[in-house]
Amino acid sequence: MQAKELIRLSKFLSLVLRHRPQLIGIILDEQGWTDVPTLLQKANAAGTPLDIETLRFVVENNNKKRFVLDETKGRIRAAQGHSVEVALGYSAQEPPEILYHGTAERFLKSILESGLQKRQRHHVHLSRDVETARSVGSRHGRPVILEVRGGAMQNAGFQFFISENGVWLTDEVPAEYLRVLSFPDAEDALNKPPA
Ligand code: HQG
Repeated sequence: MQAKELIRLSKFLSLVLRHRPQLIGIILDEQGWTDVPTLLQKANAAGTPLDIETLRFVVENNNKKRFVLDETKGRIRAAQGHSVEVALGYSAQEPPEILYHGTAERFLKSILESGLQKRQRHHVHLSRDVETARSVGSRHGRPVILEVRGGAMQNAGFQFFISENGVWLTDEVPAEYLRVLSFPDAEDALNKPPA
């Protein structure tokens, strides 16, 4: 399969497994799972040709392992990133001392005022490494990396979860646990004179 086709099918699966299952008439259960044969049938009927081999190839080769098949391989779900109501069932985990979040420069002022909010999604998404945060931030504009004091948050009673594909999730990050990392123009973005 060509890289372009893999991306196209991944985007289709993200759309129906995270955000708009009704677009092709599939139903996600409480934990976000849906029946594979039905998904294939509905995808085909809605004009996205998809067979079981192709689906398994996409699950296996998606760059962030966004989709997961259950043990029977009869059901599939997105590992994280939903906007539809789901309870993914992850149990709370001890987070790394420091986690990262990538955002766009234009959101910085608001984030440092009100903290990281989950917005349309179920959780705030954090990563263990800076590079992932940078690429997530780049999706929204000029990227800015924020350091999140995961250890301190846990000590204060905040809960953290890790998705099947290694994304760290939490409900919110109050501004006091954030620090702007390696961003030379941060002062400009905040409209403040440098100290
Ligand atoms: C920002 C991708 C202003 C937040 C990635 C982000 C991730 C605020 C945007 C996953 C704010 C929401 C999630 C505040 C947060 N004021 N802006 N108080 N609080 N924001 O797309 O984290 O590739 O919902 O910084 O890998 O960018 O799709 O979240 O910029 O794991 O698998 O509001 O999506 O996964 O944007 O991305 P999003 P995100 P996939």
